Amino acid sequence: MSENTPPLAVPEHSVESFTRAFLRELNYGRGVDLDRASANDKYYALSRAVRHYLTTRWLETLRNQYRDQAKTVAYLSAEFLLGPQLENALLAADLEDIARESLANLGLDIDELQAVEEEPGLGNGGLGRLAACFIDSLATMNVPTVGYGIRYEYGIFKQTFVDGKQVEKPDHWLHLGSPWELPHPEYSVDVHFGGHTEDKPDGSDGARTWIPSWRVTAKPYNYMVPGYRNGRVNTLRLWSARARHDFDLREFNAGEYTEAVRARTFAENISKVLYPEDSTPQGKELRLQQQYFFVAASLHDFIEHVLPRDYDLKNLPDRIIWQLNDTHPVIAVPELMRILVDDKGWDWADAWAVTQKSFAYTCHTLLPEALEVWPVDLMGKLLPRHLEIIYRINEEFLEEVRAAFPGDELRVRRMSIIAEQPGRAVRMAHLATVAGFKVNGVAELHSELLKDKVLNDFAQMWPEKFTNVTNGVTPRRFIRLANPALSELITAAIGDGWITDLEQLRGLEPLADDAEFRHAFREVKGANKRRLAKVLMDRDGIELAGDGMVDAMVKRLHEYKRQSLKLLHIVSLYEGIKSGRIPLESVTPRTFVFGAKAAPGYVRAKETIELINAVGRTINADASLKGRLKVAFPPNYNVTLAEVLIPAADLSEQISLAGKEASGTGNMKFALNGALTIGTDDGANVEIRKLVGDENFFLFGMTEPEASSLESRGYDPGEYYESDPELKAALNLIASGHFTDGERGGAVASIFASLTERDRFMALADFRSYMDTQKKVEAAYLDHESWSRSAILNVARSGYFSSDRSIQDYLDRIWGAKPIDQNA
Ligand code: F58
Repeated sequence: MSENTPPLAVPEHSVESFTRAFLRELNYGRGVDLDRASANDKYYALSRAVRHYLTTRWLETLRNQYRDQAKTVAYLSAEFLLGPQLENALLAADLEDIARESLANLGLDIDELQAVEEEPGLGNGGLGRLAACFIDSLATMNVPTVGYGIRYEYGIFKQTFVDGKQVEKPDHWLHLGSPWELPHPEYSVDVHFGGHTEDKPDGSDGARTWIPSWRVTAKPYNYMVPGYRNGRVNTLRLWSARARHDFDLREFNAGEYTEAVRARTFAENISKVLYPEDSTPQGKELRLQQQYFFVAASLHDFIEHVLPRDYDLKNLPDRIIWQLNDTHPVIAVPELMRILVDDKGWDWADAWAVTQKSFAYTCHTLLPEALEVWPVDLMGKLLPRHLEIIYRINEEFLEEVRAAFPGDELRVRRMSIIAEQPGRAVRMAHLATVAGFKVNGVAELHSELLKDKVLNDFAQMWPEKFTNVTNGVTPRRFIRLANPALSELITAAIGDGWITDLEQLRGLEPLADDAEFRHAFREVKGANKRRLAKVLMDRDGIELAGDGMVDAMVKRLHEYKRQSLKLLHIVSLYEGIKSGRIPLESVTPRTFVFGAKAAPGYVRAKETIELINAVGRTINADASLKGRLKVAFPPNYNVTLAEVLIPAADLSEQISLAGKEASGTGNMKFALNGALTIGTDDGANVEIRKLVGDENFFLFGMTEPEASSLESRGYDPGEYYESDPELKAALNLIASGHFTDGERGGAVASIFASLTERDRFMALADFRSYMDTQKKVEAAYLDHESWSRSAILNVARSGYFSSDRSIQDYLDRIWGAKPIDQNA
């Protein structure tokens, strides 16, 4: 610490001190007194007061980071699905009780104030949430880190249902401001686009001059990323696009006022909205703008603002690792090359050597259509210099391929960074794989399939480049915050070390055989179900099926995830009851809970939502089924709702076609909260089952090799439809318009056809096995004691799925960065 900046003292951890901070923020920060303060004023003041306690640590962390120049992880991600910030800050700063009491003394209810917060929904799903879990773990594990991303003004859309159909509403999460961000306009960075390139007289090997045609300013907003009670606060830096302050002078002087304003809007559109895609990138120009925008600003920020002025960039790989969260930030590769070759005057070979040691790439998919490609025309128009650099990288890379596999021109074509068909385009996953020194998948099976299929040619060439890091989730948010009742039970049994060392949950194993503990565990589950019931009633007027089983399928709506298979199970059960095949009394009371957003342009996904809602309406309105079956589909599933839903679940549905779900992370959250999984042998399900044991997991369906082989033999859904009377009856009931007031067209016809004619995800092939396994679930659930035993074992054996473990694996296998001793 520098001698002339004395440390700011952390405010005292006492109710009095907290109250002072709160009132000061209310009076001076918001300019109101308590009597006249709005709920938002109070939420703001509360958040700012909590921030006081973390700020000193934040400054210390930054100061140490600058002093030590330790190797830093820069996590580049177009998405950070953070979830509510206040509760996490209270937890990290150990202020939950103090703040509650302080506010209660003032006649305020902290829960009501927390409910004011609009969660920053700056992500689509698993990938964005994983980034949020990772930065939490990095801070908790004392790893110098900076997260870089985009401060979208509108996050993932708000989902509403109108007549059962999804209608999207903009998510203007910042409309009341956010107490969690700090703008730093003085560190703004100009980002350039368009134009052309020119020869650079006397330039070094490969250097050219880029003459861009327009630019935009990237303004950083800093967010605190507090570690769990360890005195470390890392930074998440999100960029917001601003028109340059001097952009409009000429046009304004010429009287072109509206034109000037239009130009301003154009520039600022870049960070306006998160693309609500699930897994098929649309290749839109604005998206490429977003990608380059945040990546260029982040590289510049690190090189010019974080590194000391005289830093020798030859040593860059000792100082930083740029982790590419999927291909979205891969344009960073040619950007670093451009900086080194064009701006710094390095030789191409030197620049490439440093670049190749600076990046590592995480792939999150197996679907070929999810791999980003950018038409060269588009890239050439927006980033002409980057396209040239990519061409040269490709040229040299293809020479290497030819040298390694002489005469194999087919292979050269397959591996090229530039696709020729259907149009010339840059394959971003190939660029990432060529440039990255490591490539990882996100679960064991996924990493194997990457090597064997998606990136097989690359794995043959560079086997050592490929590795696995199985995903994880943060136990702070998804157990400690989301499930306080379970947290208390665990802590009473084994102490609270599990919060930062989740393998300690193993200590619960013997308690699975303790009747008293099982009873207490059931009480916790019951309380969590009542909490869920209340939230769903207050939020959406939805009722649960008594205290029956809570069976949850929550994730983005996608055909490969097979929500329609779940729907077939429900319809089949209903059809069985109605036709007398299944005696009502034999049916285990259960609520089928769905949570799922469909990408706005994904018609089939939206039709599936419509059909689920139609079936739900019919079942929920049927008096004879009351207390037996319910379908609950609360709209707008998000992190806030996940935190209430997951702790209440008994059964977790993870039913993707084997070989399609890269990992899943919801599956881990459910297991850790004591739900049993019914799942296919896919993604991280495989590892969950291995750890919790076959007898505590309901496996069904084809394996990946079986699915592949069926696919190549030719899958004929008609065979299954014709040969399974229950399946046929369920599908026919849907087709008859029974759930849709006699309507047989629209969503009904479309989903029926998609399942029975050509379904890439072969839902009908797994139907029988799924149904039979659901029967086993019902039988198992009847035996409360043995079910609880299994549920406890799921908790006890899932410690591996902490994101702390994932981060340790990244450190060991990829980053070579080390946690630092904060107090050294
Ligand atoms: C998800 N991908 C995987 N993509 O589907 C899931 O299996 C995995 O557990 C998770 O990543 C974390 O590794 C995912 O969420 C997206 O949301 C992208 C957003 C941008 C457009 C393309 C899809």
